[in-house]
Amino acid sequence: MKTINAQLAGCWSLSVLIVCLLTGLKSQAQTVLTVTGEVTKPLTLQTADLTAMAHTQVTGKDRDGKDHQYSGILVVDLLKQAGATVGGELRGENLTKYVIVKAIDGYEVLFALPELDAEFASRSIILADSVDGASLGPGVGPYRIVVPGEKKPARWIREVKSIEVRFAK
Ligand SMILES: Nc1nc2c(c(=O)[nH]1)N[C@H]1C(S)=C(S)[C@@H](COP(=O)(O)O)O[C@H]1N2
Ligand SMILES: [Mo]
Repeated sequence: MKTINAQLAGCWSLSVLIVCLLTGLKSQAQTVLTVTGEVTKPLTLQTADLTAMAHTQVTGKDRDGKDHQYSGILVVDLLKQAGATVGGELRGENLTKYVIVKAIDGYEVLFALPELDAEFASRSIILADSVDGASLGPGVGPYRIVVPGEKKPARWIREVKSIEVRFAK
């Protein structure tokens, strides 16, 4: 009887330990996006950080040829938060900087820094997290770049995982 009780107690504490470890791992905040490179404050962002940022709506044409309403964070806001040279600082040699966006499948696209800057560009390039009010589905989201007005959606990179600022020289 004693040994059974001891075994039960052992089992119980082992289960408690496993459950604790699993919930601990689950609640540990996951990095969903990084902003690095030529920035003064590299960012390691979690879902909640991105949800809390200001959202902008843009209209974009999907493969179906129809207009869809995308909502997301202006890429320039992420760059600003990371301390990249945007706005008034975007002059001189900073005009030779570019931004590489990488996805989970290894796909990468490039934007020149002025393409993203509000003082240069007339269109708003966003890191979208929803389309027509719904989250982006698997294989597309949780984050996708949307470039309004571009004839081909090749830079609408899906499953974005990082944004990196680099110097071209
Ligand atoms: N991560 C990732 N994003 C990607 C691609 C890719 O291969 N991987 N292909 C691009 C290309 S070439 C096009 S044309 C569009 C297609 O978007 P759709 O799948 O929503 O039609 O996604 C772009 N985004
Ligand atoms: Mo494409």
